[in-house]
Amino acid sequence: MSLETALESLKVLFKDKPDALTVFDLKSINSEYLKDKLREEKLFTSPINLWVTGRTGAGKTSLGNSLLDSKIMKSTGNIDCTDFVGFFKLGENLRYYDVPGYASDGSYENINRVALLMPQIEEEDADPPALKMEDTDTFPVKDFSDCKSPKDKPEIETVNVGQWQSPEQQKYVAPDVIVYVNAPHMQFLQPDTKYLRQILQTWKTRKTPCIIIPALNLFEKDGKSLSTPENLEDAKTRIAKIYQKVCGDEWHSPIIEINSEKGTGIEQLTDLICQILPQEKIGNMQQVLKDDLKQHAEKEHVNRYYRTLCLIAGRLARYTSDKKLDGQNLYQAAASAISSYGVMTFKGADAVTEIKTQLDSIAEQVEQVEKSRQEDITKTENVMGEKDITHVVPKTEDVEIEYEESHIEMKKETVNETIWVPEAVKEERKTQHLVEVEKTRTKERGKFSPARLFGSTTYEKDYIDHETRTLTHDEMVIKQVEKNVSRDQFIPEVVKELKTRTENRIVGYEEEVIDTVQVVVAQVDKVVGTKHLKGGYPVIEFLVGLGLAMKHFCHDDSPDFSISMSHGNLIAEQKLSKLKSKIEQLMNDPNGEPELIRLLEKALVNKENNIC
Ligand SMILES: Nc1nc2c(ncn2[C@@H]2O[C@H](COP(=O)(O)OP(=O)(O)O)[C@@H](O)[C@H]2O)c(=O)[nH]1
Ligand SMILES: [Mg+2]
Repeated sequence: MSLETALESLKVLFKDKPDALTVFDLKSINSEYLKDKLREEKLFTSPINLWVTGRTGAGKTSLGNSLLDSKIMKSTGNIDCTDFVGFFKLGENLRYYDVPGYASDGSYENINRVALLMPQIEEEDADPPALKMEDTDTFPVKDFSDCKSPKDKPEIETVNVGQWQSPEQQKYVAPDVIVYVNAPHMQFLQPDTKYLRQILQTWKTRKTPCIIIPALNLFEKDGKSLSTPENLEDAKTRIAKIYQKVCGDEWHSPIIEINSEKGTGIEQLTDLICQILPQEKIGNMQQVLKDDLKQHAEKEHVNRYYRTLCLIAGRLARYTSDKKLDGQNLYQAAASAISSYGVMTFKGADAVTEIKTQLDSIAEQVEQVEKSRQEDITKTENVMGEKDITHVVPKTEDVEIEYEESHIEMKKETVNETIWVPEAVKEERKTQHLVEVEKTRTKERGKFSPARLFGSTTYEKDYIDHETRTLTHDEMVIKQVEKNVSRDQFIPEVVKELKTRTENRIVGYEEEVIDTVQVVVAQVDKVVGTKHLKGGYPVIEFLVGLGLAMKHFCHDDSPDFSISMSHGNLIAEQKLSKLKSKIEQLMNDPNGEPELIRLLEKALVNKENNIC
């Protein structure tokens, strides 16, 4: 983006303030100052009548409105919208007279002509026909002096031609200065030549001195002049020719360039008025023009520049650093725009090319500022790795094991033993037997036995006795006889045998991998994007510093821009650092922009002594 286009691109962001970034020149400041003075103060010692005339649509009414700083006199743009003589007082002693134009409606034109004491036109073929006004014919005169807004109605007086043109009336209304307004983009045509010649002739021959100042109204649309250089040149040549023809060498007024809508050119106009009018009339206007205006203009010039700077910095710092403007980074575009704005303000548009080579260092600084307004967005990311899933399994081995095995074996053995065997043996056996033997025994009688009474005390009694008799006989008896015998016998015997066998034995435990899975092995912060912060204080400090540097570079004719840049940065820091926290606070307030801009203005624009 070139320096020239940067400013235009930046304007996109200031749609709500269309005039914000227009590069003002001293001329417009002077005009504004003068307009204020003319409106408010008693600059002229005695009343001065300033008349404007010209073709319909040339911008007469607009110029008046611009002086009033209001659209009090209706200027609709319609052809022939003015069918009266209008006037208003500016300050104490200046009266501005507006009239209908020429070259459209002939009857209205005749109001112009009678008001300015010119010969009338009579064109019956015209549509509508131009009717000549008689002395008794009337026209309205509207006084807008007390109107404060377009809604206010002017005081209307109807005057007749004879009355108006009478010396008594002319004493009050006759022009001291007539501004002949011509719009070059409409081309200078025959009616223009005719009218200008007539008005010059009219006032040349009158006793009361009056000067007619030719003014070219340079219409602008969207900041561009509507008239081509050829239009301008043509108008100038033709006007000069007419002046020369009518006035000869008597007086040549310079042709001034104005813009009715903006009111530029007032300074030159006022200056001319002061040169032409007798000293007793102009009073302290001269001083206003020479000293006050110059001083004011210098201050105001810088002040406005600072205000624009505050506006740009205040607004742009509230955007985030990723915003683009015409494809370029916002802060880069802003830096270019401020650079060209500074140069255009202090040196004029032509000087923009001069600065280009000096600006490399700015790009670097902007980059630094941009970087400071960016933060990495990080995301914690898992680092994956493989992990084995194991379980513990016994570890077995084939082991040779020795063991004893016993078994019973039957062993044959010859055993000698004594055995008892039964044997039939004859044996003499004596046996005792009881045998019954009959015996007799004497027994005493019982006392009460009847035999006793007869004298026998005893008696004889038989009885059986048992007597033992031994009998001998042979008897075969079985007797156990000892006998030595040998016999084979099988004895069980435990036989041990050493054996080996292979046994699968657990010899330990080991981990066995049963699966492998992906697991988080670590976490790392990874940059996944960039967070763009609002410009904030750093951007404000940089943009303001750059603006101050531009002024330094242009004013002091510094040979090296980097010296100016250091100067600018230093002053910006001095002026702004104490406001840092307040600035950051306003940055976060959704409605903080106006307050922020005010704050910056307060810091930079010192009303009394505003040149940093
Ligand atoms: N774009 C543009 N329009 C203008 C300019 N000066 C005057 N006009 C317009 O031109 C039209 C005629 O202006 P006006 O003042 O009424 O002309 P008058 O007939 O001489 O009084 C109006 O619509 C004005 O707004 C200018 O510099 N630029
Ligand atoms: Mg008009």
